[in-house]
Amino acid sequence: MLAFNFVSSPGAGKTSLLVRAVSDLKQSRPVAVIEGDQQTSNDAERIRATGVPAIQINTGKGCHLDAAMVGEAYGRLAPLRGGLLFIENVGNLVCPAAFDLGEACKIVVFSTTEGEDKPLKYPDMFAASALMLINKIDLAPVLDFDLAQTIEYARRVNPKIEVLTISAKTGEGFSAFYAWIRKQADKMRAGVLGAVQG
Ligand SMILES: Nc1nc2c(ncn2[C@@H]2O[C@H](COP(=O)(O)OP(=O)(O)OP(=O)(O)O)[C@@H](O)[C@H]2O)c(=O)[nH]1
Ligand SMILES: [Mg+2]
Ligand SMILES: [Zn+2]
Repeated sequence: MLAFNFVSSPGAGKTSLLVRAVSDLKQSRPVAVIEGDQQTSNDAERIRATGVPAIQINTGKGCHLDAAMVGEAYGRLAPLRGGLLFIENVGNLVCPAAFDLGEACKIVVFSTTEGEDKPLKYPDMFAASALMLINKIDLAPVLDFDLAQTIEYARRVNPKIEVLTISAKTGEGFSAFYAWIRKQADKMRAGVLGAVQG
């Protein structure tokens, strides 16, 4: 099983992009989602509406997921052998960077409305992530969003971070994102990335 940990500030579009991604990816392999929020089951309900299983974790006063919470939630899912597990962390650009949930890698979702300087202000999250998905690219023209500046800042804190631009609203960039996921699955099979035994 290949697991990804999606991290971002609140509202960057993690659930929106997961709704689109699981709807497409469930055709070809088993997929499940673990959702983390302080309160509500809204995000798990949005995923379940696609027909994909989702477990909601509520952290209450807590501001991140930890491996024990994910282990407990994973135990409530049907076996996912050969499949994909998407973990949506609590919307928080700070401390989820410090917690390993057993994922192959972290994916930081950064949206065009947040301001180009966020990778410099919250460097740990960008340093901890293998991929930066720049979401809400459909809004870039009305925001005077500077894509090159954002990427330059992100690579200043993590020279190896990969970058893709997407729009969860229009679907732009998702085929490149799926190709990136396939590449990670190939790496896992080749033993370069850690697989979680399911
Ligand atoms: N224009 C536009 N809006 C988007 C896009 N992706 C998400 N949104 C909107 O952004 C808002 C937040 O989206 P969510 O998917 O709930 O964000 P999230 O990161 O899951 O939020 P939390 O779980 O609360 O941290 C919603 O109003 C979405 O409709 C996008 O690509 N383009
Ligand atoms: Mg969400
Ligand atoms: Zn925290």
